[in-house]
Amino acid sequence: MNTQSNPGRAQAVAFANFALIKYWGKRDAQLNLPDVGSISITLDTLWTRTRVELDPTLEHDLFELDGQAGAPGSARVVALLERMREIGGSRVRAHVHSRNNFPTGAGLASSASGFAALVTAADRAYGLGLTPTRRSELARIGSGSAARSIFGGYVEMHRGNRSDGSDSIAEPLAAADDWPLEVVIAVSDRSRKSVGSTEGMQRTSQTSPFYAAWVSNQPADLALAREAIAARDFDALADVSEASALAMHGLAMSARPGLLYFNATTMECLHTVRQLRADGVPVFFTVDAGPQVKAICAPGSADAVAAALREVRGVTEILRAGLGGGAACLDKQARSSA
Ligand code: 2P0
Repeated sequence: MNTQSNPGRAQAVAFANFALIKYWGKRDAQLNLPDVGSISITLDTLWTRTRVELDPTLEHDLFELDGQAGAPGSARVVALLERMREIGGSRVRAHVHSRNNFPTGAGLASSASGFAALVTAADRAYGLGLTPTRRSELARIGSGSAARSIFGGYVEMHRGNRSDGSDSIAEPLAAADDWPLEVVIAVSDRSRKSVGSTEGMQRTSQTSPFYAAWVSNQPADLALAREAIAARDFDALADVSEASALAMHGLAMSARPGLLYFNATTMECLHTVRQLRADGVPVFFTVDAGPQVKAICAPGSADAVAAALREVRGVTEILRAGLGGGAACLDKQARSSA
């Protein structure tokens, strides 16, 4: 259903993404401009569905996440809607209902799918007709990683240089079908992380003696990952991705006080993945701002990887995903079953 036939109401879905070359640190905290570019894969099973309904009687935006009003992140949601109203010349507030099918704030990229879905639904509800690139720029204001979830498959987020953020946007590198890697997620703690990414990045950039080295090394890792994806070179992508994840965590650990997102099970899983790879199973790991380990598998190896990770002490749950598409509005039929 389009804007003309149902103005003021829209629902969108967006999928979580995991960075292989990590984003950690901002050059502008207000606009959420990254200090480094990043490269990610968008998944096909971890999603946020968001419904935006304009309501002229509202004095404030209302945000509900998983049935809970005033959820963490409300201020960012309102700031983003304000921005979109400015673009559209509207003053009408909105009800926002959002639902995640996976744990929120546990290092599984819920803010990425969340803000990508919000921008996509609000774009339709306010009748803005924004391009994906423009939605990527706006999603970034909600959460840096959300800029990437506007697109499917393999995605690069650019650091950009402009102070207004117009070049801090994501763009697709390759489609999901071009190289259908699979993802096995070993969950060991579903609770919300104690230090959120925003605060963690700020502490790191302000206190780590190694922050400048992290920033200056990033272009080389981005180039290696770009080349590996273009050549479908799994071993090359594995090497640079593991290096980026470990460098990000080493950097975060070097903040003062140090940030420790790993638990004992995280470490066990990393060794398990390394052992699998040494035994000839094409798999590598990445870890974000939480203890869950994401094992990235070449097509056909995910069953063996899932079986091995399930045996690791402390793993409470295994999630599986393939690579998926970009954020999109849902039609009327999909909305009624959502
Ligand atoms: C990433 N992470 O590239 C990195 C790696 C977590 C570890 O982007 O402050 O929620 O909202 O821009 O995007 C998670 O941080 O942070 C993240 P903000 P965001 O995926």
